[in-house]
This record gives sequence, C-alpha cells and structure tokens, in this order.
Amino acid sequence: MKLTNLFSAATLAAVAGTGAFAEDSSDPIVIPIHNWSSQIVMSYVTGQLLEEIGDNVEYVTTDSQAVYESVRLGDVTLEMEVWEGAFGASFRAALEKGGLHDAGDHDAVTREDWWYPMWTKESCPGLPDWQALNDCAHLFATAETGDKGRYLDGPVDWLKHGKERAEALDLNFTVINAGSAAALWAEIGAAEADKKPVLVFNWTPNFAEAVWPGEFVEFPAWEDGCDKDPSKGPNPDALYDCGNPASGYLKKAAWDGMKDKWPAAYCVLTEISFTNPQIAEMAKLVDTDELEPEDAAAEWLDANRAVVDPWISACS
Ligand code: TMO
Repeated sequence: MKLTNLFSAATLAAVAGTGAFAEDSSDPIVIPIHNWSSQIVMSYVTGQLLEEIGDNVEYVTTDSQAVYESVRLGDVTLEMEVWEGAFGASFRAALEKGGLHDAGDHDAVTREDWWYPMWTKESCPGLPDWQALNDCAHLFATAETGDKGRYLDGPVDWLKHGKERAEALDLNFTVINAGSAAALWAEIGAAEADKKPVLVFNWTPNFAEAVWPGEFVEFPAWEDGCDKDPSKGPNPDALYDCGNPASGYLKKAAWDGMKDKWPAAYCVLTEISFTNPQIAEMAKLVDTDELEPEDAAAEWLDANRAVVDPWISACS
C-alpha cells in the first residue's frame, strides 16, 4: 500500500514536472548533426521537443552516409533527414543488415540535382533539358576547367556521383566537389552581379529557392536501380546515367531499440512530419538570417507551437 502510494506520487510528480513521459530511459537520446542547415536546425527542433517531455538529448556531428551504420548499431538513436537522392542507397543497405527502421515520411517532397539560377537560361535557352548542356559547356568554362564547363557538385559525403553522371552521359564538364554547402551559395552569389551562367548542386526544400529563382536540369528520369544496374538509364554500360528522383521522399529513421528504451520519444518521432515550407524556413533562419542553429530551432519552435503541440499530446 505504502509502496504503491509512493510509486504513484513519483509518477504524478513526473507527470506534473516533465509531462506524462516517465517511462523513458534517462540515458541521452543521441541525435546526429550533418553539414546542411535544415538538417541541423530540424535536429535541434526535435531535440528541444524531446527535452520538453523530459528526455535527455545529446548531439553528435557525424558523416551523413556513415550515420546509417551508427543508427543500425544503436550508437546514434535516430536520423531526421533521410533524403532519397543522397542517402537512399546507404539507408537501404543498413535496412537490409537490420537494426534500424523507417520511422515514417515527412510531408515534404524533395529533389536534389544539378541546378542553375534563372539568369543562366538567357545564354543557354535549351535548358532545362540536359542535352543542351554540351553546346553550352563553354559558357561554364573557367581558368581551372579549360574548355570544359565547370559543375560544382555537393561535398563528397553526399555521394552525388556527379563525375560518374558526367562520364555516363558524355558531358563536357569538369565536376568539382564543394568543400561545404556555403561554397555552393558563394558560387551562386559571385555569379549574380554579372549574371554569369553557373551550374551547381542544389536541392529543395531549401532557403535558396526564395533567394535565387532557378531550375533543376532535367536529366533522364530516375529509374530504380540506376545506381546498381547499368542497363537502367539511356547508357547501357554505365551507372548513374539518370537524374535523382524528381519527387523524392524525406524520411525519419530510428534505431530498432529506441521504441523500448524511449517509448514516449519514439512516439513523438513517429508523429513528427515537416512540410517543404517549414524545412525551407529552418534553413533560412541560419543561411539568410544567420542565427546559430540552436537559436534558429528555438525561434522556429516558438513560432510553430500549433504545429508541434499536437505531436506531443498524441503521445501523452
Ligand atoms: C542532402 N542534401 C539535402 C544536402 O542534398
């Protein structure tokens, strides 16, 4: 009787103090941080929400491909942004090995590919068709690339396979990996004043679409297996001869053990679903407004209680 009373008092205290989530382990939930702004802000938004319900949270900066192996092994608890184009292959490989699972899709529809700001089309009107690229290659040439065009691909860990794409489709372009996302924005920014044609890796949702109207190059449509089976895509002898999925998914992934160790946090994770404008706004708070990611997350949460409160109530 006394024990029962004590137990319920403790439970009530937990309910009153930190929400009805006393069953979660007090071990930290490990949330990975990568190298593009929406992922960083979204990870802090999620971490701050989990702290609100009484969980402990720890952030680790990790490689955006290796993270799937870490989640599978439980060293990292979840991943907030599984982009189909960049990470589908690593995610599927980890799924097959076991230990991690699909924790649901965001509402957002994603695309990642070769992209240009709209002024580029004035000198290369055959765009967005990829077959216009070779006739225009000289417009993108720099001292570094000679008579070939320059294409600035994403940082290497996003595995965009730009070099393989250029080779598979016989494109007269030199593919260079940017050192960081910021280098992509600097390339566009530097071309803006003179309306110089420029071709860079970009994606949506992102802050960039509000700053520089532009378009993705339309490559041969993605076919499942284009990264594994040479017969897919127009070049029968090459992989990566397709564009990235034009309407890609954005998933959350979780370590299989999360459900039992942090059931309330897991419930919130499965409720979370961000839209394209919400994700673009998260990136903007950092890339345009220059907030620190933690502050951007706090500001985003303040402005979006009506979005997030139902996710918490659904789990209490
Ligand atoms: C993975 N990314 C959104 C940067 O293309």
